[in-house]
Order: sequence, then structure tokens, then C-alpha cells
Amino acid sequence: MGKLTEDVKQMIYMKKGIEEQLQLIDHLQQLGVAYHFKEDIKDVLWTIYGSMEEVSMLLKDNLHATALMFRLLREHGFAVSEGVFYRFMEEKGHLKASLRHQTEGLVSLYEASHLAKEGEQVLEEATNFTTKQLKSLMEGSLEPHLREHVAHALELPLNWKMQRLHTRWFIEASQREAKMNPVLLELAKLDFNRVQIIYQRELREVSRWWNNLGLAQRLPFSRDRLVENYFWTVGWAFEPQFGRCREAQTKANCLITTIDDVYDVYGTIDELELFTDAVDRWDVNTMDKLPEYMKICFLALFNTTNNTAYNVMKEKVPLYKQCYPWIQWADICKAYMVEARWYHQGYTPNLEEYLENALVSISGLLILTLAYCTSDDVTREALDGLQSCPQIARWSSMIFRLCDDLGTSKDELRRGDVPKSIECHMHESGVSEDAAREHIRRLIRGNWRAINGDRSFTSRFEENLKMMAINIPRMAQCVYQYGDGYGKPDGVIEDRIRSLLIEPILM
Ligand code: 0FV
Ligand code: MN
Ligand code: MN
Ligand code: MN
Ligand code: MN
Repeated sequence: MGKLTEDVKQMIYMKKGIEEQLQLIDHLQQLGVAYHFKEDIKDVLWTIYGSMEEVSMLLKDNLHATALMFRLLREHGFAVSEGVFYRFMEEKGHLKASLRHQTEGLVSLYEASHLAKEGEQVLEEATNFTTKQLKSLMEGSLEPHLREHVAHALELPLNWKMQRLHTRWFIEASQREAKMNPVLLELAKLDFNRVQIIYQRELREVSRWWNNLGLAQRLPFSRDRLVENYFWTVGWAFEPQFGRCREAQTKANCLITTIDDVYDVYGTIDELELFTDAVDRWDVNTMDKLPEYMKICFLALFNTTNNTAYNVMKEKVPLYKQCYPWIQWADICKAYMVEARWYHQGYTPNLEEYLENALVSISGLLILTLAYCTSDDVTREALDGLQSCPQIARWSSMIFRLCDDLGTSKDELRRGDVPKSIECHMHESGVSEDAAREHIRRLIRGNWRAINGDRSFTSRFEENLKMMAINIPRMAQCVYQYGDGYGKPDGVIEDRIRSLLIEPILM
């Protein structure tokens, strides 16, 4: 593999046309191997960015290359304007009808348009135009490989997809088409299988931890989902170097799920008040007052969380206060408690009141805290810039929550649970369930625009953190795409897990 990596590195620097250059970077990304060439890719993009005007002239009416350039630059945090698309528009602010026949260009523009920031009307028009055109192309006769690409793009735009899952699809599609550079394809297949073996080893380790803990046996009412819990973390950060992060997050996911079920399914309101207080004090001495099943649950949480913090401290003294994961745990339990009280009282909050709390109870902020405290690049300075919760963490958690509600609230309500965003909005505005769901989907798109507007970074640490903040909603959209893929697995998720964690790609 070392030789292959060297060959590809040379390819990146070899002199070639701008479109070819962009295409290579895009292929490396979609094949899931760009992380080997981070600095090289950054070099090339800086050069392109530095000569944007000439490059734009060169690309003239090449929609595919222009859209590719725009997307790659924006993905990497460069300040590129939607103005690069003006020349594809007519006077009236619509895209030229003649673009209808450029299938490849339409797909690229469709993907680029999903990186729109708030208020970018050209890109909004581009999403609508390309979606409509691509759907109508699907109704006609398309060359089979192209049809497959268009269908895959329409299912979810690239910016919303779980990366590893797309990588697997893209490698296999490239294999079928036999158009991809064989060196790239070979590297991608080898690397996919190599990384899969790393996942299997990590999964064995956390399985051993979870089985030894024995919590699921002691709390039989709770969901027991070790593999799924690990699968989420691969979606949040797939690269091999994030193994410690995946370990800490998988453990947290197991505890989140168990404790969420204590609050939603099993505990009485008085017990829950006691548990919330114990977590807030973070003191084993408060355990006496808890019922037996909560004692063991508290101790599992206490030990696991302290152990994670200890490992961080052992390697990177000191453990900064912003990294204390139990602070996040106290916030989560308090948010669970608010929901339990609302349910107990039969209270329906309005949507804003609900979301302000549900943003915390979805646990995204804890997940991000664990990400940065296990990060190799964490520094005092980086953390000082992070004093309060960064905006991107809020937008990211918001999408996580809204997707969870879209996928899980039907069953939650049937079982008896606090009204979720859909019901809160219906109650507040008197609209139908369908209209409420559409409203929630609009909110999701708005939060995506906010995230897209915040992709620049000034350090490796910030870059990694933002990538994870972007991957959280991607993963939520993946798991809840067809309902509650987490609580009530439906076959789709099992297949996806198998393809990422178990089945190697045939060489
Ligand atoms: C989902 O459960 C759940 F537990 C989530 C999304 C958080 C834990 C899982 C991971 C972080 C992987 P549920 O829909 O019951 O959550 P709510 O908050 O709606 O009760
Ligand atoms: Mn370990
Ligand atoms: Mn729940
Ligand atoms: Mn809950
Ligand atoms: Mn839910």
C-alpha cells in the first residue's frame, strides 16, 4: 500500500488541466482515501483558490467543473461565492434551460447546491432546478451507470450522506463501470478492507467492555445495542486515527441509551428526581438513596465516565475544565428530567421551548465534548476559543434531534412519552401531522444552511471538530432515513452495518 500511496501522491502534483485536477480530488474523497493526502489536497486547493479569476475564465461554460470547484472549495472552508454560477443564468435569475441536457453537470450542480448558506438564492434555485431536471431524466432513458448515479444522488445529496457508506457504494460502482483509474481503485479497495479490520478490532474491545459491565442484563427493560452504538461512531469519524474517540463515544452511547430508557420507560418520577440529583452532584455518596437498579446504573456511568477522563488526563495532562464529560452528563439528565416532568404533568410545550431542551437531551453536545477531549490536537488555546457551546454544535444537535423525532416519535407517543417536535408544532399551530413534518424538514434544511455557512477553520483541531459536527446530522439522517433504524431496526440498518463492519470488498 505504501507504493500505491506514493504513486497517488505523485498523481496529485503532476501537471494537468484544471478539470482533471478537480476530478482527481473528488475521486479521492468519494473513494474514502483523501485522508491520506490531506496536505497535498490542501496545497492544490490553495493554488486554485489563489487564481480563481483565471480558473473561472478557463472553465467558461463548463458547468460540471465549475460546480466541482465550488463544492470542493467550500467543503474545505474556502470563502467561495455563489457568483461563480452567474454565467449559467438567464436575466430573470433562472438557470439556463439549455443546461437540461448536461446530466453530469446537473448532478455536480445538485451536489454543490447543497452546500448553500443562508440567503444564497442562486444555489436555492439550483437545488430546485437540478432536482426537478434529474427526476425527469430518471423517467426517460438514461445510460444504466448514469442512472445509478442519478438515483443515488437523488436519494440524498453527498453533503448529507454518511461518508463510509457512500465510500463503499462508490468503490463498487466504480468497479462495475471500469472507468476509474486502476491505481486509485486498488488503493481504495485495499484501504477499505484494512480499515474494516481496525473497526472489527475496536468493536471486539468495546464488546468485551460492555459484556463485562453486564448492565443490560441488570436493566432488562433497556435497549441493548452495542454494535449499533459503535456504528454511529464510525459515521461521526471514520478515519483510523479516531479510534480512542470512537471507543469513548461508543461507551457513552450505550449509557445514553440505557439511561434514556430509565427516564422514558421505567423510572418513577420521584426516582428520576433522585437520579438527576446524583448525576448533578457527581458523588457516589448520594447513591444510598437510589433504588437498586439505579445504583448500578449510576455506578456504571460514574466509573465509565471517570475512566474516560482519566485516560485523557493520563496522556495529556492537564484535563481542562471544558473537557469534563460529567458536566455534559448532568445537563443531559436535567433535560431528561424536564421531559419526564412535562410528560407526568401532561404538558405540551411550544416548539421553541421544547427544542431548547431537546437540543440537550439528544446528547450531541456530550458526543462532541468526548470528541475534543480525546483529540490529539487539543490545546489550551483551542479550548479557550471554545468556552461556551459553539454555534455549530447547536445546529448539529438540532438536526440530530429533529431527525430522531421524525423517525421515533410515532412509537414514543404510542408508548407514552413527552410530545416531540412534530406534536408540539401541531399543538401550537393547529396544522396536520403532514404539515408539521414538512415544517420540521424545513427546519432541518435551515440548520444545514447555518452549518454550511460556518465551514472555515483556523486549526487542525477546529477542522476535526467541525467535521464531526457535520457528521452527526449525516449519521442521524442515515439511521432515521426509513423510520426508527436504531430502536426498531428494520433490515436496512443491519445491511448497512454488515457492509461497513463485516463484509470486505472483493479485490
Ligand atoms: C434514541 O432514542 C437515542 F437514544 C438516541 C438518538 C441517543 C442515543 C444514541 C446515540 C447517541 C447513538 P430515543 O429516540 O428514545 O431518544 P429520545 O431522546 O427521543 O428519548
Ligand atoms: Mn482501548
Ligand atoms: Mn427515549
Ligand atoms: Mn428520552
Ligand atoms: Mn426519540
